[in-house]
Amino acid sequence: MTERIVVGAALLDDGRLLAARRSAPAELAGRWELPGGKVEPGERPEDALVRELREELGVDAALVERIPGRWPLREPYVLQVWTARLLPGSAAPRPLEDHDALRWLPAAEVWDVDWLDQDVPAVRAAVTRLGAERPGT
Ligand code: 523
Repeated sequence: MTERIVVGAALLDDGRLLAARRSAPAELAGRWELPGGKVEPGERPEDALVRELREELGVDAALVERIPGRWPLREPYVLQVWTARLLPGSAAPRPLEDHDALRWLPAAEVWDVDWLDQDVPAVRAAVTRLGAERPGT
């Protein structure tokens, strides 16, 4: 089957990482993830991720860098992750779709939430970038 890419964002702000708690489907509900979703046919993954962040969280975001790696989900999906930041003037994230809670986690609290297993390697990589997302620091 043709591989389909799912994109996720490690949204970083002020030394914190955004975690989103899934409200569906039942087998994933209650677990925490890097927000994102499926890339549509013909869509660039980067564009898909900015679109998903707007739809799911109501934010205007810019991608910063790709976190190296590709993590298999259930067939035919494969997860790819970028770090991202909020653009100046963006609204604060709100759980508009797919999520029922959001948390901004400083490094010391990143492992306080029950991340989806497949997100853990990307979260680990994102933690090493916390604090490096601010221009001029
Ligand atoms: N994951 C996942 N981790 C992660 C994301 C964004 C998604 O494991 N950080 C999985 C969960 C789903 C699949 O990837 O099994 C698709 O993600 P989903 O449901 O967020 O994609 P959408 O929002 O594009 O889904 P539709 O409801 O189909 O539009």
